[in-house]
This record gives sequence, C-alpha cells and structure tokens, in this order.
Amino acid sequence: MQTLPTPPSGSVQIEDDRTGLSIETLKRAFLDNLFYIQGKFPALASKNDYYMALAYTVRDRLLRRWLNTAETYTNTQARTVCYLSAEFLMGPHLGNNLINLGIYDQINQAMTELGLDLNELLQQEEEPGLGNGGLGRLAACYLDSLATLEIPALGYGIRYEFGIFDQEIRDGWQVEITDKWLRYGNPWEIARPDWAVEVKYGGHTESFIDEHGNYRVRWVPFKVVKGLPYDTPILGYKVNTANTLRLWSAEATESFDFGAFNSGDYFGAVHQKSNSENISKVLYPNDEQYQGKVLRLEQQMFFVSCSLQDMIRILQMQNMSLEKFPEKFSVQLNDTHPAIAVAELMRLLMDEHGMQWDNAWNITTRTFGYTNHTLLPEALERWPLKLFSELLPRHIEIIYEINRRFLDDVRIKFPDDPGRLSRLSLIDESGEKYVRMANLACVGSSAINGVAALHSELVKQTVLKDFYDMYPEKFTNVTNGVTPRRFVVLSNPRMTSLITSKIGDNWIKHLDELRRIEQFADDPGFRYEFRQIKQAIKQDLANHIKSETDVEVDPSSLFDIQVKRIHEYKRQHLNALHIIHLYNRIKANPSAEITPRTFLFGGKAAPGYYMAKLIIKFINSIGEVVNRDPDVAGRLKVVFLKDYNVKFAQRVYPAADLSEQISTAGKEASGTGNMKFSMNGALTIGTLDGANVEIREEVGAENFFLFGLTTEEVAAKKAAGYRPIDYYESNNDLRQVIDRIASGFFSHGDTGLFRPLVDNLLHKDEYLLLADYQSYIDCQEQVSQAYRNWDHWTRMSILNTARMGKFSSDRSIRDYCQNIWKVQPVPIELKDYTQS
Ligand code: F58
Repeated sequence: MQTLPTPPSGSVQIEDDRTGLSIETLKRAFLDNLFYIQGKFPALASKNDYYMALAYTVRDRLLRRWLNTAETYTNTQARTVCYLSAEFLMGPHLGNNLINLGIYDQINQAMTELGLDLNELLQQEEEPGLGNGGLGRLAACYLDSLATLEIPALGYGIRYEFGIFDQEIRDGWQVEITDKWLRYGNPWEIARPDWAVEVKYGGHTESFIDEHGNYRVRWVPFKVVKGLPYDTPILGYKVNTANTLRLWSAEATESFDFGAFNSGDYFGAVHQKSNSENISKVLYPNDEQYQGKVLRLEQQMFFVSCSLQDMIRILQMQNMSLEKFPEKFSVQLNDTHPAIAVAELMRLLMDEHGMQWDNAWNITTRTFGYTNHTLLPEALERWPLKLFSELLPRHIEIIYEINRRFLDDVRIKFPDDPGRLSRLSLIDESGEKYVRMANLACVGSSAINGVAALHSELVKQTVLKDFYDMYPEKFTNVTNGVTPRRFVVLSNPRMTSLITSKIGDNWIKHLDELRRIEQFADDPGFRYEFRQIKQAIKQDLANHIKSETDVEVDPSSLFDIQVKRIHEYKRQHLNALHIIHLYNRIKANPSAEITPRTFLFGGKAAPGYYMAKLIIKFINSIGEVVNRDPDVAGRLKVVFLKDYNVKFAQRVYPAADLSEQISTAGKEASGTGNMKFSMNGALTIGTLDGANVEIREEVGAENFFLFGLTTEEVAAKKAAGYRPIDYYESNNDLRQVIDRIASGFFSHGDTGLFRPLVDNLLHKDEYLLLADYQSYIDCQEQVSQAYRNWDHWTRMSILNTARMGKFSSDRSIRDYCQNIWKVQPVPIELKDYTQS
C-alpha cells in the first residue's frame, strides 16, 4: 500500500466534510474520521480501522436524510408501518448504503486514490446476523423497499448481542461458534437512552375500583427490565427517505440495582443484573422448530412491550389521542413471535391508560396484521399455560377474556359445534394446557396473509381453516419478494452494468422493466456478453473455493447450488442421492457421458437437530470420496461451504447456473433464495412448492425444470399409506444408491454412521424423497442435456432474469400498502440543518 497523506491540519471545513461528495472531500473526511474516531494515523491503522473510518464517512452522509425524514414524519403526523419481527437478517450495511446513496463509484475512486481496496474494506464488516433464515431476511428486504417507496416505517426487534452462530466444519461435522458481531463496535447504530422503557415480568395482579367507579387491574411484577433502543438508519434507493430500524437491548433497571446493593447483597444484585441482560443476549438458532423456552417468551414480550410503549410515546409526542392509534400505526406481526402484542396493547390501553375493554379491543383489532410463514405443525408456537401464566399473569387474564368473548361469537356463527370451539380456542385443552399464539394473532388482527399464492391457499385449507371459516374476509395473499438493490446491483455489478447499458437504470426501482431485456435474448452479442459475465463470476467463486477448501473446481462445469438452512423438508439429501447416482454411473462405466458438474452446498443446521447435522456430514463425506476418485476425472466436484450468511450469499447467487428448490410440495411456504438465484440468471430445478409455482408461471414452463409430486399427490400418497421401501425394491438404480451408502462406502467402511439416514428413508421418509427420486433423476438428466447447448441455456438464463419483475420486494410492499396497511408515500425534502 502506498503511504497515505497525513490528516488535515488547520481549518477543517466541517459542513463539507460531513456531507460533500467530491472525491477530494471524501478522502479528507475519511482521513479525518480515521484520526478523530478511530484515533489512528495511517501507519498504525488496521484494515478494520479503515473500514470503520469509511463507515463513519458514509454514515455522516446519511444523517441529514435520516433526521429530515424523522422531522417530516413528526410534523405531518404521517401514518406509519411498524414491522414487528424477532429477527432482522440485515447483512452488511456499508455496500448497501453506498448503492442507495448513489456514491459507490466515488467512494471506490477515493479509496483507490488512497491506495486502499474498497472490496477488502467491504469484506471487513461483521454482518449483523440477527436472524435464522428466510423470515429474518424477508424483514430486511421489506425495510429496504419501504424506504425506497418512501413509506413511513419503523422496524422493531431485538438487538441480540450474539446473532446466529458462526459455522465451522470439523471432520465434516458442523461446529457452532459464538457470533461476537459487536466485538469491534457497530458504526451504524445510535443508542437512544432517552427513550428507554421498562418491561414487567411475573408477580401477580390486583383489582381495584378507580375514582370514576371503574373496575381496574394493577400488575405487581416480580421483576422489571429496562429496554434501551438502538437505532440504525435504513436508507431507500436514491431517495431522501431514511427510515429507522429500532432494536431493543435489555438492561437491569437502576432502581433495582439500588435496592439490592443497599441491602448489602452485592452478588445477588450482580446476578439479577446479568439475569436481566440475558434477555437480549442470544438469538435462538432454531428454524421451523418451536422450542418452549421461557427465555424466548421473555424475549418476545420484551421487544413487543418496548415497541408498543414506544409507539404510544410517539403518538403522545405528536399530541395525538390514543384513540388515533390505528390511524397513526399499522402494526405487522412477522409470524407469531410478536403475537403477544395483541394482549399487551390491550393491557397498555386499559391498565396504563384507563380505557374500557370495548374501546381498547376496537383499537387493537384495527391495528394488527399477521403474516403466517409456515405450515409445519412442529413450528406452531404454543406456550405451556403454567409457564405463560407465571411469567405474564396479567396477559393470561386478558387472553381468557378475549377467548370468552371470541368463543361466544363462534357459538353464534356455528351453533352446536364443540369440536370447532375447542379447535378455535386460544387455549389448547386437549391434554396439558397451552396458549396458542397463532389463534391469538388471528383473533387480534384485521388481516391474515400467507407468503405465496399456494401457501396462502393451504393456510386456508389446513392450519387456519377454522379461522378462515370464521373470518374469510381477513384472509389474503402477499407473495414474498427480495430487494434487487442488494441481490442484483450490489452483488452482481457486472450484470447490472450490462443490463443498464441496454435499457438504462430504471429497472432498479421498477423491476418489471427488466422485461425490456427479453428483446436481446436472441441477440448473439448480448448472449455472448451475458455468458462471459457468468463465466467470470464463476471463476471468482472457484478461486474463493480453492482458497477456503483447497478443492479445485472447474468454472466451465455446471454450477449446481443449494444454499439454505439444512432441513429434511428442504431435501438436501435428495440432491446428495443424485450425486451418488451420477457417481455410480461413472463407476459402472468410467467413459460414460456425464455433463461436468460442481455441486455446491451451504447452510446451517439447528444445533439440536441431529438429522440435519448428519446430512452435513453426509455431503462432506460424499465430497471426500468423489472429489479424489480418479475414475471421476474431475467431472464431479462436491463442496460444502461453511458459514453460509448474507455476505456469502451475495457471492453465490450470481455464480449459479442451477438453483435447487426441491422441497416436498406443500412444505416450503415461499422460499426467497429461489427468487435471488433466478434474478441472477440461474435456472431452477424445483417442485411445485411455495413461490416456485409463481416463478415458473412468470419465466415460462419451458425455462424451468419441474419435477416431483404435487401437494395433492403428496397428501394422497400419505393418506394411502406411503411405503418408501416399495420404491427401493422396485427401482434398481435407487437401490444401488441406497446400498452404497449403507455399505459404509462413504464412511470409511463404517456401516453405522449413516444408518439413521438410510433407515429413515426406507421406513419413514416423511418428506417423500424416494417417491420423488426417479422424477428428480430424470429431470436432472434434462438439465445435463440442456447445459450442453450453451447458447440455448444462456437464452433461458436471460429470460429468467428478464421475467423476475414480480419478485421485487417493492411489489410485495406495494401489495401490503394497498391491501393491508392502507398507507401512502411521504416524500422527504432535503433541508440543511447547519443553516438553521
Ligand atoms: C421462512 N420461515 C419459510 N422461519 O420457511 C420460507 O418458506 C419463507 O420464504 C420465509 O420464511 C419468508 O416468508 C422461516 O425462515 C424461521 O426461520 C423461524 C425463526 C424463528 C423460529 C421459527 C422459525
């Protein structure tokens, strides 16, 4: 690196240095931040110091927009969307802010002139991994689109000190490492201690008659925890709107410390303090598997109560009456994790603000909307009644009263139907008693939606059928979407330039305009460039794989990629069976014609999910054998890339030829990775599940590789008594694949290692891998044939990109705004604070 100039001395032009965009100003501001914030001069600075200095330089340029936005919303009393989510999987902020501010090129140039590499600095950022997978990432895409569409919005969640664990692979097995993302500080957040609030837990309730003769309840808690908000600006793409992501961090209350310290119980006091702070310590790493842990309920109550109190503060600051709550705010529940909000808003309105039940209930039900993200029964949240009542004694009283009134309504609509009553009840009384969070969310919301067309239909027919019968008008669909800013513009700059050179850059905000590149699908020059770009990106990924794993992969081979959480319903092991099938073909005939393929996998398994962890070991074990078998002659490579996260996802999507979306039909609510792949020109091999159905409709059946049973066929097969062993016995090829695994071939002769996997497939196979096996293998053969005709493949690939307009999260957010939230854009004018 060249020697950097010394920091500026003498007169510093403060205003310009904080806002200016010329290369010279950016360089000066950067060096100034390095000196005054990091306290380093160039010779001593680490890469991280440079990253921090750059992050502050960019944040400075965001602040005016952020404060203007807040001021405008306050002055206009703007109707605001509050997105309540236990997870926000934001990914790194720096690159995205550069794109949205429109200063990527200037910063790149400024860094180059200082002898620094912007890409290296971007890699320095520890991503805030405050989510498990699709649900958390969806929340992040929605914040980007809300800001881009200039919709007043707040994201509310938890500032976990430790996000989703970092994944290491040792001897082929997953090992979990604590994610210390705050280790070096977080330049993107600002703490707002003035707006701290308190949250109560435990204890008991007392009733009394107030001075107006009204029956009231007072809650005497066992403990009180302080919630401290940390705000992060969320800038829209090339607009002045910068909304806020407000994440709550738990602290012990001062009054508590004081009492305990005074009584001389020093260790008791410290213990209580750390106990309180545990609430926001760590993200639960389960996906699609509910776990009834009290700390999790404490977390849910924590961020929900903090957020609702914050909304009331905002309302009151704007001199609006509480009656206006549903006009001021539309609150969306991202799954049932924040569903306790229904009871908490009732409590706040009645107990803290003296409102009567009917009025409070009217306000509450007009406020909330609920999004369902899963049909898997094991993912539905229900809390043991005893645990719930002990932690939230006031909320259980309110829930009982909501239930009493609700069941009266049910009786009127459906007389003499006790089965229906017990299914709809907010309390499950079939055995040990539970509070059903989905039921609470349905009763307390005015809109209920699924996340893809198929999913929303299945929600009405299965998990929420009784609620659909009761309130059909509440149900609607909003198909998921993803932000093209992060997942195309930022992650695939080469394809972005090519497209923009042909049709201008309007598509970035209006993704439907991508259709205009269809006209170039038959243009040999365009096809050539499109393919060259894909090749170059694949080469980059190949280099990365080599440096990470020491495996050499051929960038001209078909890059066949499956990246997502590891789960049996997502069927990574079906993909693995196909690899073994190809391997067996080579072993039977080493000169067989095989289209060279690189199989890439990535994804984390829930730490307590044994089968998912075994699937990771299985894939790694296949790789060990296949990658070095001389008969294979490099035609097949299998790589499991560790620690799949947003940063890595951005590298992977653009490099894919084939996207694996192979869940059992009816199990994947939507999927969003499927959209990111396709936008970047990958073709999909997939089932008729989740949003695959709509993706196929958009791109055309001829540009999509479809296989497998439909949802109805899956249900029928199960109802008829599915026997996977029949498939094993009647299909030679399948039998050879399974036998090879069972023989210990991939486990150094150990026949026990993968036995649970084999036994499960042969005797249970809940996700119908064996039933879909032949259809999958045949379809993969079509893929291999198609890839041999590069020109045609590229045409299909271009058409995939061109036809993905529907899957921009901008479209999803417009749907929510029109059909559920009833909220309008509020454009922000830039004002100069230094002049006032
Ligand atoms: C996902 N759910 C769905 N849950 O599986 C996926 O099909 C969909 O596209 C996505 O939501 C967005 O709608 C999901 O990611 C979780 O990770 C939960 C985390 C908290 C515990 C329960 C699962």
